[in-house]
Amino acid sequence: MPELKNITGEIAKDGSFVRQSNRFTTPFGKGEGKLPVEAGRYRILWAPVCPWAHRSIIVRALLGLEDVISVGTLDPIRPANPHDWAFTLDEGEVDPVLGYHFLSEAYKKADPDYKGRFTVPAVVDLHTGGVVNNDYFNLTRYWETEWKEFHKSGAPDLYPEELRDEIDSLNDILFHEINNGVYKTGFARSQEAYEKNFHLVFNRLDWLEERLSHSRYLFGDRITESDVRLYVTLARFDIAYFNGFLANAKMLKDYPNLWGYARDLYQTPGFGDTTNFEAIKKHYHLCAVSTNPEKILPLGPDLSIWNTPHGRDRKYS
Ligand SMILES: N[C@@H](CCC(=O)N[C@@H](CS)C(=O)NCC(=O)O)C(=O)O
Repeated sequence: MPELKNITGEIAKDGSFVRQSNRFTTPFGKGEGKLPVEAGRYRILWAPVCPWAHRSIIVRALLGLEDVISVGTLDPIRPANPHDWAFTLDEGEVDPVLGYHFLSEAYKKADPDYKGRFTVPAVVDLHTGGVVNNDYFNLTRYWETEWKEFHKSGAPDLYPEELRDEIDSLNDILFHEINNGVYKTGFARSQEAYEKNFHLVFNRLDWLEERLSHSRYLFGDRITESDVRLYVTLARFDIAYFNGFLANAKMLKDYPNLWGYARDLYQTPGFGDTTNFEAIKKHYHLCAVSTNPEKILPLGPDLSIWNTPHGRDRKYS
């Protein structure tokens, strides 16, 4: 996530946080002007703390693309230069494929004049060593639609044709009111902007709570792209956003349906096994929030409850 000192250019006059746009947005696909789809050609750089990166890693796992697109992992604690991310390695080591210490090296390789924040996820073309795509909003959709020929057999269709319009509409809502809603709450620089976004988040959680009383997942009994997008924010809610972003009307575990739903997904391969709570906790509390000058790492909340029975595999009417 961005750190407060890095986002001064992204605060509007009324104190609202307005996220920078992505610099590398060339789509994957066939034909001119697209990034060719080729096994072994790309490496996705992610930090397990980051919800935007986490969703592309979950989809990669659900579709069985692990041997097709490799992964480089960045550390939860940002290096001394606050604009960078360092690879999770022992001292003196470099990323074994790219030979880099820092994420910025991949951005600078692609554009020596790059002026934005160095963000994850970032997809690097191994032919050049430079970032070719950091379009977190669309990356999962490329994995789902353009990389189909490499999906494992029996991979779920996370973006089925007949639901695409509905999924797109829900994803927009989830982006503005949930995924980015918590950031707009936490990064608000005025009471008014904070309160507006706080209500946006909790009104939408109430709506989702109701929706999930009728079906196991957001679109019936199948997991879709929208579930991945909602999950990444729910997984960080009680451990990071409740305290760190003052999104504290309720905790996730106070919503019976949302909490059961989140545990159901967590216990599904691809979700829980890519969720690193310790990294999330460290990053948000030690790097991201400005309210913890002594850098105290909280002991709670109890994470073992994520493995308790969820009861979501029942009949819905
Ligand atoms: N690329 C997007 C979203 C991705 C994003 O914000 N990633 C965060 C991690 S959750 C990041 O890498 N932040 C680094 C920074 O702000 O310096 C953006 O520019 O806002």
